Amino acid sequence: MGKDPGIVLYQFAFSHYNEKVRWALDYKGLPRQDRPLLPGFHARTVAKRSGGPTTTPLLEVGGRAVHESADIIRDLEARKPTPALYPEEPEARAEVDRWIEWFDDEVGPAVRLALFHELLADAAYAARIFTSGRSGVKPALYRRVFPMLVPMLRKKMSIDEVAAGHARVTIDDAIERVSRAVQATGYLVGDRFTAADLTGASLLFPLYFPPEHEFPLPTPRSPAIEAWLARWQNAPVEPWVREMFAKYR
Ligand SMILES: N[C@@H](CCC(=O)N[C@@H](CS)C(=O)NCC(=O)O)C(=O)O
Repeated sequence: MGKDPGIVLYQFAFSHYNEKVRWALDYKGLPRQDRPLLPGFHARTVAKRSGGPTTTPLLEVGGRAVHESADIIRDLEARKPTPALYPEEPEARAEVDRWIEWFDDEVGPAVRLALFHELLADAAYAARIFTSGRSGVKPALYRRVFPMLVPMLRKKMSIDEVAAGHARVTIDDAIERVSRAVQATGYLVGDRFTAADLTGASLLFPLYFPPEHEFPLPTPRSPAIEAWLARWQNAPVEPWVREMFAKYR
């Protein structure tokens, strides 16, 4: 029998849902082995392990695959209860789950769609982002073929100016709602850091790219990404996202 590889994370370097799980693992001091995947060429690898779905992150531990970032975090919490990401009281736990569901189902997809709309305007830059932290023949080839994948990606993800406009409205709403909710204590639920804060800050990180994020934006930045960053600068949620990363990431 081979050596137990421990916790293995199949992931995209750049994705905010993946950042969420990396953060939870690091926060709990759980070492991981990364299996970085390239968007567009990931589906077979993920589906084989998940039993169907192709989304990342996917975690493998003890021969078992755990899919969906929220389920992965619950699994990690059970595996290593401290430091805790969930409060003890059932009502507070339910409140954490309500925030997570909203972030995962509405905010995360809106941030991705609006950002991709800008990113795909410069395919060469997008390909550099998607191959962040990787060197070698495969990423180099990927950068060559990526521009040809752009129309397929736009179609698969239904990305166009109208959809991006709707997504920006959802982001504006999220900014408003989160900044109001954290006003009293600095946290979304109660007065301490929970999985709700970790999820919210992760899914909003692409508005700010805080320095604690593992994969900084490649430089020089594309004009579209500069405009994207300028758009969210000084929005009322910025100090909270940056603080969560600075204190807990
Ligand atoms: N609800 C899922 C969403 C994950 C997700 O949308 N992942 C995207 C990257 S941001 C992905 O892997 N997409 C590839 C695909 O759908 O095949 C979760 O929380 O894990």
